[in-house]
Amino acid sequence: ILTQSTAWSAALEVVAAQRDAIQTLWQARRFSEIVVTGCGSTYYLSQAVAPLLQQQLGVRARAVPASELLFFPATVIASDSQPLLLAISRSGHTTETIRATQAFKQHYNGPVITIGCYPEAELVGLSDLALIIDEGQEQSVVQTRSFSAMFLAAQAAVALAYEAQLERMRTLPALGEQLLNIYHDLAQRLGEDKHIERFYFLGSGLQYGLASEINLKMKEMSLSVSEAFHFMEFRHGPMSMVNEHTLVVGLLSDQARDYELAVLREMRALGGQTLALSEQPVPPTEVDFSISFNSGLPEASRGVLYLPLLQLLGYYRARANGQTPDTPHNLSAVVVL
Ligand code: F1P
Repeated sequence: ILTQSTAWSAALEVVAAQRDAIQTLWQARRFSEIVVTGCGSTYYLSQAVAPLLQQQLGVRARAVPASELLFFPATVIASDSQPLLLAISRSGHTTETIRATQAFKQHYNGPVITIGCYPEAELVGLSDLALIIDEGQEQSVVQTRSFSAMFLAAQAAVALAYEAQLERMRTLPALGEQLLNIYHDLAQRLGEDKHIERFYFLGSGLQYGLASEINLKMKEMSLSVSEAFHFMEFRHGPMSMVNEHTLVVGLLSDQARDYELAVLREMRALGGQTLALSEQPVPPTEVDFSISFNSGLPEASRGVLYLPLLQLLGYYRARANGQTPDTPHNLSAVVVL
């Protein structure tokens, strides 16, 4: 978690090195929709990338677990569609993702892009374009460094549709390190606070997939009661779970920031503790704790900054529980069918 900024620099290099191929793909537009797929963490990565693709490229994009694409393709892709598949897998060996990609090629014959961390993986051989970040490899079963590196590669590839932004993203590795220096203690303190028994991660728009991934970190590393919701959805039922043993973490957006802050105020009034992460500082009167990025980058390029400190939150909760966060209960690095 602490060294992931080196993987971020590598991810930006990988994308810059394939700039021409990526730009040609976007410009030629030989697809009418994009399907983004993966399993577990890389499914949540798909959920974070699909809205970004749709918003920035103006093409329909949807995230589905690889198993849904494999077993129920007609529920995912319309018969008259010309789809592009973005298949994401850290290992490149997960059976569902490989078989879904093989079936996609056979039935739809569309282009396939892969994002992963292992160049020799089977999935790479199935793709027309592969963004492989070796530096994202990690010993841990739980994806942290790999996740943020693959996510950043996806963001940078999308930014190539807007040439100038990729260069601006080169400030992100240093910014990530700075944030870890400033807020590491806060993440540790909250992670170790046994007064907190439930965690809720709220994010909307570009942030929902990230909230879901951070929720998975908390669950798989520390086996805590933890859930992710679209921000405003939290008020439609789930907030009944909020009490003085709850931490509500908000990954604030730009567009709906005022509404999202109002949700956090409401949860605080119900007794929960609140933590906000956002680009602009949040006044201390609004929430219990806040983390601000001050990156100067547009929302579509800075999402990776939400990740390291919230990964640390799960890490410290696991350690406080006496668990080993690298090798969670019942999990293995590659799941086979
Ligand atoms: C995805 C996966 C996740 C799981 C764990 C290990 O693998 O199996 O489902 O939560 O983090 O990785 P991959 O296809 O991205 O290699």
